[in-house]
Amino acid sequence: KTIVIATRNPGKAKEFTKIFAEKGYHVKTLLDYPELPDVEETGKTFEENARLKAETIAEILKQPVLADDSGLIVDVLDGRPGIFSARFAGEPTNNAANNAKLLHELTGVPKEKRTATFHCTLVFAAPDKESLVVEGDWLGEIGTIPRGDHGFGYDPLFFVPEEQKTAAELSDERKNEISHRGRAVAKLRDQWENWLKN
Ligand code: ITT
Ligand code: NA
Repeated sequence: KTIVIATRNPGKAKEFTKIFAEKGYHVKTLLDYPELPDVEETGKTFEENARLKAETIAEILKQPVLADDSGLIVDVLDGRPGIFSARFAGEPTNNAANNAKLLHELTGVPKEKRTATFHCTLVFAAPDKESLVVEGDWLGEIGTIPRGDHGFGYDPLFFVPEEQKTAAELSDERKNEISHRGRAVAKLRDQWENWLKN
């Protein structure tokens, strides 16, 4: 059993590989298909961008494809970087520059105003089918010093109060259990085997 995920983000690829291995699936990503085009993320919402990625690649490969559009919503920044999280500090994605920009924009903002949400929208698309859409959210606070070296992206700055750790200080297993992506996948699992059959 193989599942194709329309991502070129190595951090996401690693998380999905582990999540689906536990279900008995082998994960392939666009890193395994260098010949496929980059899908331009022209949507205005996570769902629009996830649909663009999943539906474009499903159409090309003629098989079911899952895509993830995710990002960090920072309350005091009116929701930025949001759908622009990957390219907050410009293109191509530079995680260190993104984190530095985030810290810079939050200079002087006190702890109680540093609340943020990681959001993940997953779209599962297949030729001639209505796509399946699920979402997951994860609440936290933006720290003042990066901590931890697991995960990817903004994880070293995303402090999870319940764990008293940043996302990058959590084990990969623990992050997958409680993250925005883990929660979205849990919802998908309730529905996708039925969806694939119909
Ligand atoms: P693909 O489109 O190829 O999947 P991408 O990185 O461009 O890769 P998105 O457009 O969905 O994907 O942007 C997601 C960005 O949000 C990602 O690059 C990180 O900066 C951030 N992000 C999402 N989930 C995260 C997580 O679990 N931990 C840390 N940062 C995350
Ligand atoms: Na992207």
